[in-house]
Amino acid sequence: MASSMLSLASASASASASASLSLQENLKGKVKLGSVHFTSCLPGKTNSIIKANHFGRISMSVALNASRFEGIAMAPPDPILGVSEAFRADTDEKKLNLGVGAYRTEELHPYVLKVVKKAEQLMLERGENKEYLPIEGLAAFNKATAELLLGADNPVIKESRIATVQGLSGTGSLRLAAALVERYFPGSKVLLSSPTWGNHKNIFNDAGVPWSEYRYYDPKTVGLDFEGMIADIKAAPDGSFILLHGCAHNPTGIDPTPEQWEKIADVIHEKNHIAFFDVAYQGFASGSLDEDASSVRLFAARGMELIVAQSYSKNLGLYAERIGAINVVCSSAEAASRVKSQLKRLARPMYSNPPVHGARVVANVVGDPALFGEWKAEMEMMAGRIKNVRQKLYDSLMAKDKSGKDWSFILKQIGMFSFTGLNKAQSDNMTNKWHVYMTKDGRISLAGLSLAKCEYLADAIMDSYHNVS
Ligand code: KET
Repeated sequence: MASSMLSLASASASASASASLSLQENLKGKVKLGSVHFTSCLPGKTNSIIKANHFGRISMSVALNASRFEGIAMAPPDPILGVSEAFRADTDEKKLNLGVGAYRTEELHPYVLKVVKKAEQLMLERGENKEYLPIEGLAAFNKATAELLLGADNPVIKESRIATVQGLSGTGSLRLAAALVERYFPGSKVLLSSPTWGNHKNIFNDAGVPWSEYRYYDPKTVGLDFEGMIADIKAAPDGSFILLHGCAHNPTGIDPTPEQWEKIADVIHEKNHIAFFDVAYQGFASGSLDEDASSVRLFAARGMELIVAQSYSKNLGLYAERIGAINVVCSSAEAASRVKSQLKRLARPMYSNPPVHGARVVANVVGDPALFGEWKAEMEMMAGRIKNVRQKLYDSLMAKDKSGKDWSFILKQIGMFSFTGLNKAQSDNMTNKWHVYMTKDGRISLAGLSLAKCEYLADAIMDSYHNVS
C-alpha cells in the first residue's frame, strides 16, 4: 500500500514535468515516465487514471471510483474539544462555552498572562536560537519544573532521584509515561478514577496499557466515595499503577482531604502499587503552588516511587505551547538515570525532541524571583475570579430555586470545574435550548463563566434540572 501510494505521487510529479507522454501510454497499467518506471497505483483500476492537456501543459489527475480509505469510518467528535467546535458554529449571541477548561477574563476573552508577555519580551531581546533541544528538553526547564513540583529543597532532587523529561504538555507527558509502563511493566494495569478526565482512557488504550476503574464519585453525597476508592485500590493486583489527580480532580472538583491522602498512600504502599499523578492544575485549586503539590510531596516524603505528569496549559495559560513534563521519582539516582535514558529512547521515534518556546517561558518565569512572584499573584487572581463566579452561581441558584434542592455542592467543589450532576439529556437541553456548551457528563468550566452570566446560567440549570428528566 505504502509503495503504491508513493508511485502515485511520483506519477503526478513526473507527469506534469513530461510533456511528451501520450494519453494511450498513460492508460496502460505500466507507464514509463522519463527515467521513472512505475506501476499504476490502483491495480485493476487503470481506467481511472485520466490525463488532461491544458494549454500545452500536461497534468494528471486521478479520479477514484472507490477510495482506498473507504474502510475508515467517521470518528466521533472529541467529547471535550468537540464542544468548542460546536460552540464556534453557534450564531446565537447568548452562547456560552463552558466546555473546555480554559481560563477566560470577566469579558470572556482568552487571557495571556502578563508575566508570560514579560518573559517573551526578554526572550525576544536575547534573540535565542531555534536549534533542536536535546531529547529530554530544555535543562533549565526540567530543573525548574521538578523544583516547582517537589520544592527545591526536596531530598528527591538533592539526591538526583528524579528523572525529568520535558513533554508535549500534560497529554504528551502522560502518553510518554504510558509508553514506559507498557514497555517495562507489560500486563500491569492502570487504575483510573470513576469518573476521570475523558482523555485518560484514550491515552492508555492507545499505549496498549490495560486499565480499570476505582470508585471515586458518589452521586448520593455528591462527594468522594472514599471507602469505595480504598477498597478498589486494595483489590487491584499488586504492583498496579494508580492514577491520581494531584489536585482539582477533573471532572468532579472533589479532592481527598490531607488525612485521606495519607490513607491512600498507605494502601498504595501496602499493595506495592505505584502512584501515577496527573498534575494539570497546580496553583489552580487553592491559588497556591505549594499547597496544590502537597499530595505529590506527601508520597515523595514517604520515599515512595512515583510517576508525575505536569502541565503548564492552565496555570501559565500556555495551552497552545504544549509544555509539560514527565517526572519519575525513583529510589536511587542510578535508577533515575536509567529511567531517563529509556524515556528519551521512547520519545525519539515519537516526536524526536520537544518544542522550545514554552519551555523557555516556564524557565524564565520560575527561575526569576520577581517574575515568579508576579506569576503567583496572577494565578491567585485567576483562581480568585473562578471562586467568585462559583459563589455567584450558587447564590443565583439558591435565590431562584424554591424547590429546596441543596446546591451547596457547587461551593464544596474546587478548581476550574463544577460537576453539576446534570445527566446527558439535561446537558443536551443546556446546549440546545440555552446555548450553554458543556460536556455531556454534566461538567461545566467555571473558568469560562463571568459574573454577568451567572443568572442566565442559573436559569438554564434550573430549567434543565427540573423540566428535563
Ligand atoms: N490532565 C487533566 C486532568 C486535564 O484535565 C487535562 C486537560 C490534561 C491532563 C491535559 O492538558 P494539556 O493541555 O495536554 O496539558 N484538560 C482540559 C483540556 C482537554 O481536554 O484537553 C479539559 O478537561 O477541558
